Amino acid sequence: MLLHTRSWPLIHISLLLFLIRPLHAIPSIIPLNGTCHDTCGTIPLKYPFGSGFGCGHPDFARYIKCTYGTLQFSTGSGIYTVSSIDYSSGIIVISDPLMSTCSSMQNSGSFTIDRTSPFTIMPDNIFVLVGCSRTSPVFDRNADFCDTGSGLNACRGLYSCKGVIGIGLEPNAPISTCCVYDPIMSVGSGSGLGSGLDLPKLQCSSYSSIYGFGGDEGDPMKWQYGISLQFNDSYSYQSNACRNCEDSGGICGFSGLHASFACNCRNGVNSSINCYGRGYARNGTWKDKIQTTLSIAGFLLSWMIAFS
Ligand SMILES: *[C@@H]1O[C@H](CO)[C@@H](O)[C@H](O)[C@H]1NC(C)=O
Ligand SMILES: *[C@@H]1O[C@H](CO)[C@@H](O)[C@H](O)[C@H]1NC(C)=O
Ligand SMILES: *[C@@H]1O[C@H](CO)[C@@H](O)[C@H](O)[C@H]1NC(C)=O
Ligand SMILES: CC(=O)N[C@H]1CO[C@H](CO)[C@@H](O)[C@@H]1O
Repeated sequence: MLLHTRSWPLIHISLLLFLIRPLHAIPSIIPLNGTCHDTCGTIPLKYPFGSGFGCGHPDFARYIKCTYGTLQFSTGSGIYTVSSIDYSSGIIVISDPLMSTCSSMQNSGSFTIDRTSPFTIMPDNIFVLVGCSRTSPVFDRNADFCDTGSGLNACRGLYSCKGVIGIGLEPNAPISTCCVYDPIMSVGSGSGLGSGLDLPKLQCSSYSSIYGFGGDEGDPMKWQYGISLQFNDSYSYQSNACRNCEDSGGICGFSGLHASFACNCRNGVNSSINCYGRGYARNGTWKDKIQTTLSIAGFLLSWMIAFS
């Protein structure tokens, strides 16, 4: 070897880059578990929803994921549980584990939705801010941020719950620290985060969202707590490619760096067209071969670096 010793660090760096690049690219090309599922727990999954990376539509896969039988919805403000999906009306209901309900009140985190996501907050949710500071911007006298009409019944209802002890109030305390609030129109939205509630900015301890009264507006124990979101239904119109994939028993997904269409067949093998003639023939062995080849290549490269 006639290489000057001072050029060795450069060679190390290029070898390292060579090593890191392909390894880093693997997860985006081959999902860890090649199989897409058509249910998550008890929730049926239909396009554009998918059970994980590489399944469903890529714009939905950024937000929706099935983890140990629980369908999760992630935004910049946290991870929420999807409790139902209504495909015909294009509505999902999510629940925030830190949100207050009649039976349990606690300090909540903020709730925001990215402006670019295919999900928007339904206008018929009733957002109730509880345990707000008297100096909160929602009580600005010159702006009517809080519903002071029939909406106040939601405040009265929640403040009658035993759960208010959880945020340091007595049951049936005065509702002057409560505000029924529109997260789409008011302060705390438009903060660059997208729409939602920025609780520190609003100076409130907790919030509750009611998406239905369960047939009894007078009994806050029966109210339906959760946030209903509309999803952009233009994603539901499948391309011919997706329909062809589903007809062959596959699940529509995506693969590759450009998230191009992929049809995921029952045994984890994917195809760019459909599962006819593939679904049961090649059961995943090619993937194992690729992984073995990559591990060997990785091993050889680390060996070269170690001994160079
Ligand atoms: C991977 O797929 C198998 C079935 O093929 C399933 O039982 C398992 O839960 C999946 N794991 C993950 C992390 O999705
Ligand atoms: C729905 O998504 C499509 C792209 O898939 C986009 O062009 C359209 O603007 C979206 N509609 C809404 C209301 O966000
Ligand atoms: C793969 O397919 C063969 C039949 O073609 C079958 O006997 C075998 O059990 C399958 N293996 C797996 C892991 O599904
Ligand atoms: C996720 C995955 O396995 N993607 C592969 C699907 O199949 C095409 C070829 O049909 C491959 O290029 C992808 O890498």
